[in-house]
Amino acid sequence: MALALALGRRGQGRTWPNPAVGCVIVREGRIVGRGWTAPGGRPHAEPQALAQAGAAARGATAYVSLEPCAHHGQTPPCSETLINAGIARVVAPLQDSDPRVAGHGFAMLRAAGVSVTTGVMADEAAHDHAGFFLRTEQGRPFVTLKLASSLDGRIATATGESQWITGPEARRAVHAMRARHDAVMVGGGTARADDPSLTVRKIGTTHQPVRVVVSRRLDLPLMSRLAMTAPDAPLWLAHGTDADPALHEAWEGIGAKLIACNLSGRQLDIGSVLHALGAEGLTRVLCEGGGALAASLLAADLVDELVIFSAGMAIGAEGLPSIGAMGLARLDEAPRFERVEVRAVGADILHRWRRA
Ligand code: AOF
Ligand code: ZN
Repeated sequence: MALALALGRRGQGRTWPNPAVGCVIVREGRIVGRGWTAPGGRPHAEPQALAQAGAAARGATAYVSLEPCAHHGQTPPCSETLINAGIARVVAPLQDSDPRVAGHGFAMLRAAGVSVTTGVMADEAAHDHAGFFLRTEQGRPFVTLKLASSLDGRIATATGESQWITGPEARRAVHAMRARHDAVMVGGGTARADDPSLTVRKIGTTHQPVRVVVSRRLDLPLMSRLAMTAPDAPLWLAHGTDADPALHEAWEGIGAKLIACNLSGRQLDIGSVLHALGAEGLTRVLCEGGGALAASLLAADLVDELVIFSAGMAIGAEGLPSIGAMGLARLDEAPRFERVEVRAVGADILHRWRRA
């Protein structure tokens, strides 16, 4: 199952709106087939592993990182394909959350006499598929918030100097994180200040996640790396219903996809933005700042995982904070996180936290 989960994770960032599933077929203690959900979400993991196994699938055990599907989509149900291949036993951690599948896959297998074991490595699977579960159950994607800052949580000096706080190893790790998410998201302020391209580079992959910029007024520079790279990687702009139609048209002309979202007071409602991204199919979003967007996600309790890179450098209180004002009055209103990892990355420290 650990191998099936690891194979499944290879698809993360490129199978949305489908889950990234892995499958390992074992016959008499030997692995005879491996598969994972293909880019774009199809073919599913199981038929690929079965194709490798061929006749060896007869009487074998299939370890699948999610309940095999039961519905007729563009492909036949994986449960049926497993049955037809003669699989004797299926081991899976969890039920699928898609109502077309939930429980029906296991029932179909059992009805055909296949032995089914569930619950194996369920916590790990729940985390790997958290984005898919959140989207199908709550309509929003999983949100990872990444911050790279000085020891005192600053991302720039008062004059706006921000390159480079963390080292090349940390920056490379960020590119690998981008590749495992469906989309990378920043606020309009960061897009204006840093002129980022938000593409995946330096790690030898051609796959590019969607780039999302959250900008109520669409007041973003048209002469920018984001605009110039529009042909290379999808660019989506989440904007307020009151944005200037001329700007809307200009960005559409560049090839961006425009997504209108509700306002909450004078700001874009961040919950509405995430639900709009979920409706477009995104299951895993990596937010890379800036401070205002980070603060609104945290204040709305919409950060599922925090990944912080801390550099051995102090900038001081005049510097730009990685997390902007959250409007908290009391400590017990502060969102809390549980530490899941601490690791040295080059000269910096990575710490990872999950919602408590
Ligand atoms: C599996 N194995 O590898 C994946 C599954 O649109 P379709 O027809 O491709 O079906 C998508 C649904 O299939 C998706 O919502 C989820 O329930 C399941 N994904 N199932 O057996 C896989 N990716
Ligand atoms: Zn399937």
